[in-house]
Amino acid sequence: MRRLALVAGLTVLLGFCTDCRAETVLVTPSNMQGWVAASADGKVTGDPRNYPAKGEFRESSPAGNPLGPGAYNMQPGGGLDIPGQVWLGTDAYNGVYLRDISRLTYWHYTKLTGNNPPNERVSQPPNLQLMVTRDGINYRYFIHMPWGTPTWENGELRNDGIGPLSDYGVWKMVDCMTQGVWWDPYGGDWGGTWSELLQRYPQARLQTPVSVGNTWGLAQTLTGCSLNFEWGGRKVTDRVTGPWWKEGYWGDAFLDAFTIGVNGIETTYDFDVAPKPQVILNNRATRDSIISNAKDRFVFTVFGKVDFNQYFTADTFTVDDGSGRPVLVRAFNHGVNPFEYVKATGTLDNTKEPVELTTTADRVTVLSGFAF
Ligand SMILES: [Ca+2]
Repeated sequence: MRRLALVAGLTVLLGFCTDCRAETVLVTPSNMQGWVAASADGKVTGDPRNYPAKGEFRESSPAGNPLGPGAYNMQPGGGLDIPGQVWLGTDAYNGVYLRDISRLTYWHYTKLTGNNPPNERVSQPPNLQLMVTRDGINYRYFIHMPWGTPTWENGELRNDGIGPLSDYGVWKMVDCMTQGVWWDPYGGDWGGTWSELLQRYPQARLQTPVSVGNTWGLAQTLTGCSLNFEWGGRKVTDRVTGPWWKEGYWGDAFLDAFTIGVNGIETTYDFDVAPKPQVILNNRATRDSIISNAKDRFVFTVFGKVDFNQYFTADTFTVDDGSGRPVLVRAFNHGVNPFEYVKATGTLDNTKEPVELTTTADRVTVLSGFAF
């Protein structure tokens, strides 16, 4: 393991420290940390009923959430010619140039069903949208579409695809800077990758919209913020996205673990109803039946030596505290080496074998007091 030890040594030498360049902020209904939730009910012209759109913080979410168990749930509901919408946004990055953004990732769990008929799957997960300006006068609005196969006709974007089946019913990370396309609906229906967006708009910076609302074509967002997650069509159809109402119609999705990096300083937002108490477990105890009841209300810390086995990848490893009942830790880009002693805090899924703990790299700590 000489090479791995050398890598660890270099990491110390160069001063990399995930903890000091990254922060996780808990966002709850009683402490929104600047986030704004908004929704607009759907309607059907000629029908007096409202089709309620619901956005709410939930105590728990399906297993596999890196910042579970709580998350933000989005259900745009129905309303055919005026689709419902659910929004969650922040203005904390107002003024930040897009070129200074170094990371834009989030996790979602989008259920398979939704849409119309109900067994037709929704075509996009909750997506990230940015209100920007170059000069404070003219605005652009960029909508990220993680799914579908984009094509271009005369420089105009076409993307009316739907997500791959494997992306539904499971927590998936979206990297908005490397995946999917950004749609620029007010720039001639142009679309492109993040790097193409930067080339086209090198001076673009996030900017608080002119007003609060959801009128298509105006510099408006329903939260009044420049950075938003939104689900549900803002218009019924569009020649770029096709029948836009299908994106979130009767959809049900969870959103969590949004990370934004600005010049390498990363902040991750953890959505929940309240802080969760933390319970330290030895590996054997992760298999106790009481965990089945407790796993939605606590976060758990496991510890031990990182195994060098078939589970060791960039995003997973097993940790063994000597009990012989290793726990599989899932943490995207965890950065730890085999044989290091670590502790990891996250959510536990005791229906898997080995038991799985899902978390983020920030919450995996090398215990430096231990030698290997
Ligand atoms: Ca959460």
